[in-house]
Amino acid sequence: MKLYEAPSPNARRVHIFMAEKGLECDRVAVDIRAAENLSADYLAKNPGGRVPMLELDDGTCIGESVAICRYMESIQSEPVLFGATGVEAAKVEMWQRRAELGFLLEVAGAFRNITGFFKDRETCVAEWGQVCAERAPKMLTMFDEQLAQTSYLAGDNFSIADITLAVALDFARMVKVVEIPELPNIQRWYGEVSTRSSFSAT
Ligand SMILES: N[C@@H](CCC(=O)N[C@@H](CS)C(=O)NCC(=O)O)C(=O)O
Repeated sequence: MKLYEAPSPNARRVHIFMAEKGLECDRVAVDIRAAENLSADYLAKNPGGRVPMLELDDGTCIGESVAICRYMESIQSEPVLFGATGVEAAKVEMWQRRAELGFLLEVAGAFRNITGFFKDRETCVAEWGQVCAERAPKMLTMFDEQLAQTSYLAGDNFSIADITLAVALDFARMVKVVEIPELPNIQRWYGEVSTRSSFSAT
């Protein structure tokens, strides 16, 4: 299998997930600055037009980071990162979606609209970026309150939800368009998850 990727938070989510599982695959670099992800060849494989994308040996193409991670979980079940029971899986899904939709996408919206990074392919509205930048940190209070009660975002076990939130925080700190408040429980949790060996996977 081949992972089409670029240096980006979403590819990093897959790298960390695969490292947790001890999985490796071939890599294909996609130059997203040069819009290779919007070429006819790439879009034929992945009409979503984004990275990462996983191409299986039989030609099946899987876009969307979390869908790729679900496939990885199906070929290597341990360690379980999507929840071991029905209730755990539901909690992982809930927190993963909150981390992704409520925080990662807001940070990405702030970054894309404020900096105009992809202005060659989309309309950037700085005011909208500012709205995203103001909304993103508000979500962190909810995560901090959850982490006051649980070791990891979805409960007692490390999961894809932790990967999404930690990667989004790193991305937010790197691009500097969102102010990240220091919250004690997030700080404790981040110190633990970010020192896992999987987090140095590239
Ligand atoms: N929901 C998608 C988002 C993927 C995404 O937004 N990828 C960005 C890099 S992090 C990208 O391909 N950007 C290129 C572009 O927008 O043209 C996922 O989870 O994989």
